[in-house]
Amino acid sequence: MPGQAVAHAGRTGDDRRVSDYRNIVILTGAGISAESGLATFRGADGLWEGRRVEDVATPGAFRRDPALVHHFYDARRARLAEVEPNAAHNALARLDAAWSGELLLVTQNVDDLHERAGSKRLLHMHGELKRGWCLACGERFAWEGPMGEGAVCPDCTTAGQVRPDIVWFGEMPYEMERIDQALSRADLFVSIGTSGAVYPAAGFVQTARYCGAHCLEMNLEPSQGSIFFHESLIGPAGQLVPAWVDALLATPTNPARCRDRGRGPRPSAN
Ligand code: BJW
Repeated sequence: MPGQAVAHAGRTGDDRRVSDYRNIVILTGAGISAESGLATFRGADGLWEGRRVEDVATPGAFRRDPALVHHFYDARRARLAEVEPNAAHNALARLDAAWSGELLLVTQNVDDLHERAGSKRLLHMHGELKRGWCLACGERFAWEGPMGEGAVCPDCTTAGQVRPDIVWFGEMPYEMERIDQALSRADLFVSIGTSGAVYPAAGFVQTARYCGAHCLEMNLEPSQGSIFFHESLIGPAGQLVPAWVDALLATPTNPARCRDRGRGPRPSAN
């Protein structure tokens, strides 16, 4: 497998074999889309042109300057038409199609590259660029093209109250209950292309590990939560992820070996 593998020896306490895995949770962040040409948040070429995302991706910033925030998201929505899924997105879609056990792909990304690659068991915990949310009637809906300040709600027809359906700081991410359930059942937790700077996603590794999952990260550099992973593979997702998926799918799965780790009833493996 390409890249530099770092196993945190002495901290693993995990003798599981690959064939033991049945339930997988994968978390992705901006790094997985970097090789498609989308900027990450905290890199040198980070989003928001010199501003910290923490200062501008907030409901307060939107109230203060909606034109600026709409301009930013309209530009990013338009950019989606210029980029394609890369080898890492494609590999995860291949895994989704082939994996007979449970699998949940949780992305923090608001782009649509995972679904365009073909991933089905996918949720967007921080929302989606191609969705809008009407603050007048509360409806959420698909959105194509620019939104701007004067956007009209397709449901209640109110103008000027539609915002991007994006989870900003201080707002509750989507589907936390479903994510928590999947983490509590996971045998394998894999984090790809995320700095581990933003909660609650940054805490998923601790939840998964506490519940008994083997935890692997793949990132260009060790993430902020690197110490919590059993293994870190350092390198570009476009190389690491396809190689990891190939290796996983080449191993015969043996659900009977999945250990019941005392987390309540699990479906019989037989
Ligand atoms: C590659 C690569 C390649 C590059 N291959 N890798 C104090 C302490 C703890 C928490 C808080 C606190 N104060 C406030 C909070 C909570 C706050 C928070 O976490 N703040 C932090 C700044 C500290 N969180 C929230 O407010 C969240 N809501 C919340 O907590 O609600 C309450 C709650 C309570 C209990 C349970 C549940 C909830 C909401 C967070 C919303 C985040 N929104 C954003 C903007 C979305 C819109 C948009 O896209 O514009 O989401 S912020 C931004 O960061 C975006 C991302 O999804 C998110 C994570 O970033 P990500 O994906 O990790 O990107 P980067 O750039 O940071 O990292 C990329 C990585 O890839 C790097 O490591 C590179 O090296 C790597 N890489 N190329 C592999 N080719």
